[in-house]
Amino acid sequence: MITSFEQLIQSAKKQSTMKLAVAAAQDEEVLLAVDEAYRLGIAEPVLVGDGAAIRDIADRIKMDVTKFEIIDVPDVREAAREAVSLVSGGRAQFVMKGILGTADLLKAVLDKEIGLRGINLLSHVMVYKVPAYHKLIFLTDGGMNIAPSLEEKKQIIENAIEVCTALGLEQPKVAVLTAVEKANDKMPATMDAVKLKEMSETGEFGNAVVDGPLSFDLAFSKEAAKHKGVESPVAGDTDVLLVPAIEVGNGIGKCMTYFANAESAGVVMGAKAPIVLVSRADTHQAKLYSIALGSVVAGKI
Ligand code: COD
Repeated sequence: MITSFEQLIQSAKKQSTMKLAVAAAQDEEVLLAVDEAYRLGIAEPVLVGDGAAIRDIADRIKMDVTKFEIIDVPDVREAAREAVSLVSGGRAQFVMKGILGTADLLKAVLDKEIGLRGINLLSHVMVYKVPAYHKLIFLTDGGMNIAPSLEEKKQIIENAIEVCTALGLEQPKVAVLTAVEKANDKMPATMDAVKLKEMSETGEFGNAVVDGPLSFDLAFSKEAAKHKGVESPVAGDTDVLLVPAIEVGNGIGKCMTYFANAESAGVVMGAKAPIVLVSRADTHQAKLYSIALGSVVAGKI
């Protein structure tokens, strides 16, 4: 079972090197990350984007990009479509967001002609390692689905479980995040939590255990659960945190990064191939972790 990003990198290094289509690669941190991924044998990048800008940046940071295939597509939306087409056409195994908006890449991924959509809902999973917690945290969905329905939440959980399984977790524990631990029909997220827990009890999530409603303190602190008299197999030992809406997930994720010294990686699941979805503000180290995550998941799909 992978419990750190160092182990994730080692795991990615052990499997065969996969081709990574990078959409809008004209960015220093993106180039540093893909160069490192290449050096470690984690991915072989194809750089799609503004060829002149890619070469200028590479010259400035003294990086040899002649070893990489560069496909010159200066417009970022067109670059996203080209990168996605490389994967849907079988020339690359996974795709990565470079220096463009998340929605622009996701629109290309969802495109009916060239996209990577299968029958499943696509959703975003962030993986965090924070010093204050004893294992990796899988946060979903703070990046793609804006206000998921109950059925969509079910699929978002399934996608997160798939990432956990790829990283070797045998029984992922899923907390359905709410503001309170009791069902309250004025708070729809708590009603969904009850239904998701019932689904878990009837075996709909396989080995995974889904519990809720659980507030953040209960999800991550056994003491808080004890104090509030809540008995839960998930409380204090959460792997996956399912959030009710994109703003919640995005906010928690940013708190992890800015206030909790988190290391992180992110991927979109549910498509025919993983989509490495990094934040433009991420360092090349965080981007490298995301590439490793995408590579390990791609190797298991
Ligand atoms: N999974 C599968 N299919 C989907 C999904 C999904 N998550 N979302 C939309 N679709 C399908 C629809 O069924 C439809 O067939 C087609 O895609 C278009 O649907 P729309 O019109 O709702 O899609 P868009 O293009 O307007 O929006 C899709 C986005 C993913 C771009 C949108 O949901 C979005 O902007 N999400 C937030 C992305 C973001 O900005 N994240 C940044 C936070 S860090």
